[in-house]
Amino acid sequence: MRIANRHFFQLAAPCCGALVVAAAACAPRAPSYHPRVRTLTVTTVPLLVKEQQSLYPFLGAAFAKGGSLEGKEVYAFSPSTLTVVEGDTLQLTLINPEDDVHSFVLPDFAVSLPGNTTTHATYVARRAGIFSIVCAVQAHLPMMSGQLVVLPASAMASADSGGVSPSRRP
Ligand SMILES: [Cu+2]
Repeated sequence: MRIANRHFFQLAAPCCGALVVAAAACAPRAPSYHPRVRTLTVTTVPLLVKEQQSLYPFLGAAFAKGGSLEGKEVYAFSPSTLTVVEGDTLQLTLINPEDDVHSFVLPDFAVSLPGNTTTHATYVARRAGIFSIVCAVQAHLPMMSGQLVVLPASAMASADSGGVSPSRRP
């Protein structure tokens, strides 16, 4: 009996190893996300600025010494939240339609936006997370801000695999 068992294991062990290798080769591979180029346009928009004082009389008190907006003006990025996926390349068109200077600043990226200009810039979202976008002009902080939401590629893999990209169409 012992001899029979020993022979069984001697015969079975190489086969099990082969089975493990075969199973690994046949297992479905986890779908992977293919980074994309995302074209995004962001415009700087005045919300409560000095030029509007005749339109909004309350701004006179707000901008005055001791007022709630003393030394400040309220602008926004439109849209203020950008959502991409880890590894994506952002092709940004940044439009500043009025005469004040702005900037578009991420933790590792900064672009100056002179008045009445359209600026093109490219940014690669290398890691997942939620990152602040700000205009670095002190008079526009902290109001002129936004967020870059970079989703982890692993979270998008299955969603991406179900889509049909133009290049995959027959
Ligand atoms: Cu600004």
